[in-house]
Amino acid sequence: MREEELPESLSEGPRTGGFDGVNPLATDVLRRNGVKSWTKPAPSLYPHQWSWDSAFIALGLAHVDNRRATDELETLFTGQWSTGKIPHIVFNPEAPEESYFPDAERWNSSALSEDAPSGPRTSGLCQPPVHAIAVRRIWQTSRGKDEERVARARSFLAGNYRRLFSWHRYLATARDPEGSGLVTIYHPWESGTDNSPRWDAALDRISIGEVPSYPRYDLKHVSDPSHRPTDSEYDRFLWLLELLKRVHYDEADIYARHPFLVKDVLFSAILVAANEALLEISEVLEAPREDRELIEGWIERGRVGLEEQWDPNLGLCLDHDVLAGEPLKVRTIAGFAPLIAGGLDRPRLRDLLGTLDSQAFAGNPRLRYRLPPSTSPEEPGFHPRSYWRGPVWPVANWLLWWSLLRAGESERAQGVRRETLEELSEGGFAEYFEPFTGEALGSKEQSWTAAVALDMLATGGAD
Ligand code: 2M8
Repeated sequence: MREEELPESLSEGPRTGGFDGVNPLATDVLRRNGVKSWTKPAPSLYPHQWSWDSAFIALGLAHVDNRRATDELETLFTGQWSTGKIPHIVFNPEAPEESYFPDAERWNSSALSEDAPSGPRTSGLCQPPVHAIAVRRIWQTSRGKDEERVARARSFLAGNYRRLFSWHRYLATARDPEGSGLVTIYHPWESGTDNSPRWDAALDRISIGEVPSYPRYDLKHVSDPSHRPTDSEYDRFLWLLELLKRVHYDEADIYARHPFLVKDVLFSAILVAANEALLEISEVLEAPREDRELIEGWIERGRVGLEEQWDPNLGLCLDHDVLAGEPLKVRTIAGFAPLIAGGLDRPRLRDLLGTLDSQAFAGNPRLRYRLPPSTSPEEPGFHPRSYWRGPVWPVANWLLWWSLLRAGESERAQGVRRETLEELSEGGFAEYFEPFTGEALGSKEQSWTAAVALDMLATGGAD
């Protein structure tokens, strides 16, 4: 598909429910960031295809152009490794030089690992598995449409079910050899919340060796370097990457000697929710009973694992540092993981809603909108402008909104939806927002921000 053909294809508008201006603008952002069969996360800061961005993008596109939504995911899946891993970046061979680092050369995945695909070049890490949730949305939005569209959606489900299944199996096995129900990440980039203070203690323990020199192209694309991770954070990110390369991205070797092994509760919770979506997909496709039993087992184990990470004093769930054998006590939005995983009993739901409403999060009186900052303003590691250290992220609001809906908390969910859409109406489709002023930060045309707005607009109060 040629780029100039895209505008016509983004044609079926969703219901807007009071935010009429948002929908066409959000659609425009996705159109402008569209490249052939996939979408850049941002026009210049992120010129490649990112894994969980694409899943959110497909979720939004499902409401305006179902075919583009399926193309988005199918393009991403071409980067899947033989282990089942969906890499966190599929590199765009046409990206301008000196636009993003680390680039495909630096990862060197296909030369180092025979598990990497031979076609597209990819990174060696992964990101939270939102994909099955997006695939289910594509199926949901085809319902009640013409026969051809339903048939197309069903064949998309059938064509991608095995890929999703092997992706989830990889996470449940290679990334959880302990059978704890929790996913181990090897790098903060895998969490998607890169420089969050969640990782400070685990990163501080690592002694950094010789890191080959590297450029900070990312700083060229933002108005102020304080919005992005610092050089010392980048040194650690790049050092961990060198260590992964030394063991050729081999899972067993990584587990045996890598200095950053952390059970990530947000990642694990998204996997539980994605497994629920996969279960539904497997039912539509009448997949073998053994598959369904396995998926049900992963859901159950995931919820038990999360419950074990509950901290009653903080009223949140905590990540776990595997090597130090201790929880990482930092209050961030990741602590709401059990809400995202779902299936909570009333007392635990009440605890989480209490924390959400408290001054530590959405009840903080200084907030411009009643939306939880990525890190609690009461944390010493909080920074209102620095990336995942404090700003409000619309994509995190989406996770919360959707989880509240699934928990039957529709009034609260409506509040998160309304405040998010108001923030976007005022500040545009930025990557993140200063929590006390609402100032737009980072990339100003972030695809997943536009995509979650489309999903919120179209879905209204229903899951
Ligand atoms: C950010 O991460 C990349 C590295 O993967 C970066 O900072 O260069 C994160 O916000 C991540 O969650 C997101 O997927 C990516 C692209 O939007 O940007």
